Amino acid sequence: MNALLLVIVIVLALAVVGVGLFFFRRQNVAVKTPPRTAVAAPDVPSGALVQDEPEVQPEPEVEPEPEVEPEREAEPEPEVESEPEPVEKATFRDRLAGVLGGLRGRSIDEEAWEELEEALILADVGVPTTMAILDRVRDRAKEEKAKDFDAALMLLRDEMELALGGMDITLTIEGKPAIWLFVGVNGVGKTTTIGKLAKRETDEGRKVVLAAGDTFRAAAAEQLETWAERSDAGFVRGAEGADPGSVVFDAVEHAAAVNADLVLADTAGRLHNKTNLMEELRKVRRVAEKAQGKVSEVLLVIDATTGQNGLIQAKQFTEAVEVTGIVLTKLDGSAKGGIVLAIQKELGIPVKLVGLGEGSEDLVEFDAHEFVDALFA
Ligand SMILES: Nc1nc2c(ncn2[C@@H]2O[C@H](COP(=O)(O)OP(=O)(O)O)[C@@H](O)[C@H]2O)c(=O)[nH]1
Ligand SMILES: [Mg+2]
Repeated sequence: MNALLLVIVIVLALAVVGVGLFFFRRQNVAVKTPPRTAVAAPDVPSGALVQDEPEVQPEPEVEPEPEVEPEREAEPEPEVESEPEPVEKATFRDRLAGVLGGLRGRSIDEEAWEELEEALILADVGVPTTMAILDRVRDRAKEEKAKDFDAALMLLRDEMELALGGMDITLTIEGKPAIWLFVGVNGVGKTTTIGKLAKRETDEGRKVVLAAGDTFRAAAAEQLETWAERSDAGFVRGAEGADPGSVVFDAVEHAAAVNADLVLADTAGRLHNKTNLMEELRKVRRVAEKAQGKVSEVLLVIDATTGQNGLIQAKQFTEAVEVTGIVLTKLDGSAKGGIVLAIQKELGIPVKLVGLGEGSEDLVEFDAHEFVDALFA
């Protein structure tokens, strides 16, 4: 019996020690676990032990990880915001055809001079301007003892820059609001130019109002309205067929009321009735200034691809209204860049802006050096 009792006692004692050891180990593990909990917790299969683990509840603390993730997800956002970056400002070098670049490396002889003359005329420099400028270049080539044709071409570059460079291309903002009136025949790019300028001027912090003075077609006003929305500019239109003068007048009054700096006024390049377009433009100009503003620029828009025809239009417009500057559009890809020389020399009016494409960044100030450089590229 004694032996039996002894065995029972030993077995019980062993059981107690075993259970004690088991719980002691378990607790140690539980205390150590926290750092590893996030990883280890799912591996613990026993339901009973999970009760001990409330202490382990630092688990939620480990959640910062998921919190980090949303941040990572958010990262692409700034990238999305900076997306407009790819829209780069157009440059002459990128967009112009280098129509005079092929004449390099020639010896200086009569044939080379003739080819150069032809190239200038093809580039729309115009006969009188080509003759005048080549006379100067040939004289200088003789005086300066030009060794080869490349040296003569350098002189031509110089003469071209001289002919183009001296003019003031500033766009004046005078009056509150200042009014810039855009004139030119249909399809040359008046509305598009106004849209590009609206973007440029609002980006520079000016408050701009667009006046839909082309009342010939309703679509013309809608086209302008789209540009106004893109640049956050104000917009004033009239009904189709409304008097353009009164639309511009209303726009100027509105601009004054909202303290805007600048009104960009569109006009039609043709008319319904027999009213003379030039007479109409004179009237728009007069009426615009009856409101509280000043017409500080009248910009004649010319399509470079129309070549010498553009020059004829320009003469008609400048006889009717006092043009303060030319906007030459569609020079992108055109081999007719020479028209700039013809316009400035024959009309004496500065080319202030150049259109190099249809997008809002495709309007640049005229820069004689960059322009000539691109022609020789
Ligand atoms: N490639 C090119 N197209 C232009 C340029 N300026 C305007 N255009 C396009 O010429 C067309 C007529 O322009 P629009 O502004 O409506 O002429 P508007 O009748 O004088 O107002 C449109 O398709 C314009 O996108 C330019 O600088 N380059
Ligand atoms: Mg238009």
